Amino acid sequence: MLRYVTTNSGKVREAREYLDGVEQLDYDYTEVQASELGPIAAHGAREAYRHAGEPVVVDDSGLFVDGFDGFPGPYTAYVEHTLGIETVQRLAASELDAPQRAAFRCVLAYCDGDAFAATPDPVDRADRSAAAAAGAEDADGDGNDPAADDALPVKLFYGSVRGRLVEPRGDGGFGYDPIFEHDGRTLAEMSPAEKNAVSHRGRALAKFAEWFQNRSAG
Ligand code: ITT
Ligand code: NA
Repeated sequence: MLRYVTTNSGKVREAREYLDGVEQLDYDYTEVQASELGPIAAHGAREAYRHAGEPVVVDDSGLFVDGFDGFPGPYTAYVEHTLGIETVQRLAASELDAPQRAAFRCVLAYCDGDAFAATPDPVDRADRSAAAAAGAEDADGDGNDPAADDALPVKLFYGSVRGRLVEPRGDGGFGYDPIFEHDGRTLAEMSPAEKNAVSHRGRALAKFAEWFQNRSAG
């Protein structure tokens, strides 16, 4: 049984479109302090796997505002709970020239206690730049040293979507969706399927699901 480790049921709803029978594991893993999402997700996946004893996937996501040097990034959830999304949007509008460009990024970290092939999978250029943006330098791109990787390997999958911050519109989705506009519509104005087709999480899930299904079949 694959467990999607998150306290956020909105993430799980989106994951179900890609992963048959995935179950939410409502487990609040330790979020290590890091400037990028990859090491946070990898650390969380190891901890969640040790806790659950079953295959786990951890989803760490964040909003990176170009004009704020990537802030709030790893602090996106904290900033949502403290300032709120409308304040984030107003701050961006008052401090930055239009359009207030930003990216949403998602890193999925999978751990099942097994080792993966030592050679990293071939990655396309978009993957490589997403991996670099997520702070990946070592073989599996999780920001940990190789000895730790050998002990409990984690495989990472990246997705990102570009857009701009706008006054809130729409009532779908969750989190920052009402203020994140992509291609003329906010993520909250899209149906779940439309959001998945363009979103950071949908892109990461598509890559993970393809790999996971081949792995299960092989
Ligand atoms: P878990 O850590 O338990 O998974 P969380 O919601 O705290 O739940 P993160 O730590 O990854 O998740 O924080 C992500 C932040 O980004 C949080 O404020 C979310 O609401 C927001 N977020 C993540 N995915 C999003 C999406 O698809 N659309 C809008 N906001 C999103
Ligand atoms: Na979190």
